[in-house]
Amino acid sequence: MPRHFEATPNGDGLRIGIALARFNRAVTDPLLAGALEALVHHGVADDAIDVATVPGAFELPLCAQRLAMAGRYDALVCLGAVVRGETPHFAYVAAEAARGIAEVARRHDLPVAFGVLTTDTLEQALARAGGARGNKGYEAAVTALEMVQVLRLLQRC
Ligand code: INI
Repeated sequence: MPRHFEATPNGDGLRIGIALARFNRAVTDPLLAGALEALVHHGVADDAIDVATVPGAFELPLCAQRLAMAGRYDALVCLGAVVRGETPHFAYVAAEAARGIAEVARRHDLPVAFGVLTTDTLEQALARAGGARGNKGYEAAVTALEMVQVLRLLQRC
């Protein structure tokens, strides 16, 4: 009989660090609101959440790395909004944010959720930051909590 490890998101007793990019703040502020709502809804205490704000998504990996190095968090959530412009700048910022965030997670063996929107337009981003397409900040926070719990199950197996 195969064993199946799957967890539900539960934030009881967890400490969560959030790395927030300020660029496209009209999008990232609602992403943060969604993430905070999700964490508190799933049992994370308000004073167990720290938010570090950086200028843009390109800075998120270094910020996440420092939060991970602090050793105080059970998981991290990275929030940002990269919107395509007229130059290739978008691609470099988006790619480095994704690659760097994934690297921090694996290097520190820590759940680090990728709540960075990469869209063609500001409207698409706003739709995913509490608009018609939901809130990716909320979803990223739930993912972080689920990952903490499934990794705990795997540690015990
Ligand atoms: N940063 C973002 O978070 N989103 C963007 O859409 C964006 N664009 O398109 O330029 C952006 N650029 C800034 C970047 O993240 C750095 O802060 C900057 O390059 C300084 O290192």
